[in-house]
Amino acid sequence: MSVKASWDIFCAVVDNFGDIGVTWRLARQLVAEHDQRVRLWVDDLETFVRLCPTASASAAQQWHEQVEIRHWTKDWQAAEPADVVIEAFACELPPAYIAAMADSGRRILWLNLEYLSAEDWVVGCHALPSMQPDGLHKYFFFPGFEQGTGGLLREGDLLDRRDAFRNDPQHREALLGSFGIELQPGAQLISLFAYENAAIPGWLDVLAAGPKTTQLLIPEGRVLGDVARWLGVGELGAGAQHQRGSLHIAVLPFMTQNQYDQLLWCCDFNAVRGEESFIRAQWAGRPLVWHIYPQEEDAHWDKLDAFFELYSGDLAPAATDALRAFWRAWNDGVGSGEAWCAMQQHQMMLQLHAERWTHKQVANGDLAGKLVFFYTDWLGSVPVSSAAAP
Ligand code: TRH
Repeated sequence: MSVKASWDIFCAVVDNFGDIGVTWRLARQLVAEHDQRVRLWVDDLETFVRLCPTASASAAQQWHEQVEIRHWTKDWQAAEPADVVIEAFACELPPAYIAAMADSGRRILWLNLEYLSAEDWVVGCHALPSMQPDGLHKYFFFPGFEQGTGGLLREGDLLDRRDAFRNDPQHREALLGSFGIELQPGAQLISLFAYENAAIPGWLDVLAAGPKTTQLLIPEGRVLGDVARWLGVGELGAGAQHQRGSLHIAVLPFMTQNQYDQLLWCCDFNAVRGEESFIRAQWAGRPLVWHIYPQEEDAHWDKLDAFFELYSGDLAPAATDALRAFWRAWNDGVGSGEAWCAMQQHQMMLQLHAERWTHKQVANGDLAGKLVFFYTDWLGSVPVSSAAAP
């Protein structure tokens, strides 16, 4: 049984939407499914507003979906620390807040929620303590794809909602219709969310020349420049629609996380990026390609390979090779058109595999549930004498 606790989640927005995307989703789930009290400290409210359009970009304090949102500014104002404190992605907590945790005399669990990786060292590092000089209890918490990790964020009713959405074609029509998009008969639907990507022109060439009608749905973002250059138009914004051969391109506005989930559910194939959209596409249970966030010294290739090994573990060798070739082409920009065409021969198998993978991940539990369990377990196991003394 879980206890009702207060949580402070700290989020420093480094770049893009991944940091706030993960913490906002986690905060909502802790409240809605685990009855926890959550404050989310965000240093960049403008980015938050993109995900939560009803929010204010200037309020010091506001509530959305029963999560208290606090603007985390440089001039830190004293705040009573929560029972569980999460620093997301190794962001640095205000020193005065750490001092207040140590001085509180309460049992406070401090967690560093790490970036997602499928590398094999993750299982060994998940839930390890990090010694603190002031008697505080801090642990590393790693999301992941295997049993011994913290799992992935997934709402309890997500797959039921997904299936209900898919079982009634009117939902798909309504969603796309709300963006002014009409479904082309017999078309395959593909969503595209990526960084600037040299693989785009070669891929669009084969889609335009292909035997099948394709509808490519692109939420506004960094990849639009590549698409605009390929189309030979100056700029692309939400509402733009173009056709080249068999390819229909539509630009959508940046939407809420729930709408974006629905977009992924609509599509036969999803191109995703970063960390959060990558996970959401896995819950969609459809074949995908991952544009991984590029890191210094090409460290991202190890992460990409590690995930691919895990993902393709029980996939037939020919389909594995074809999928690997496309993922590599997508991330190094070379040969995307040929690799896409070769992969089409394995479409059915990749579809079945994507569904199997979703079920396998569901069996691993979910990140919010594992965090709550970790806290409850820790509360029961930490001797009072070793908790931070007043
Ligand atoms: O925005 P990202 O590129 O974020 C990245 C990664 O998280 C990366 O690991 C991190 O190091 C870097 O930021 C700093 O991609 P990601 O992770 O997929 O986050 C996008 C979020 O935006 C996700 O929560 C889904 C959401 N989203 C919407 O809500 N609406 C939309 O229209 C789209 C396209 C995405």
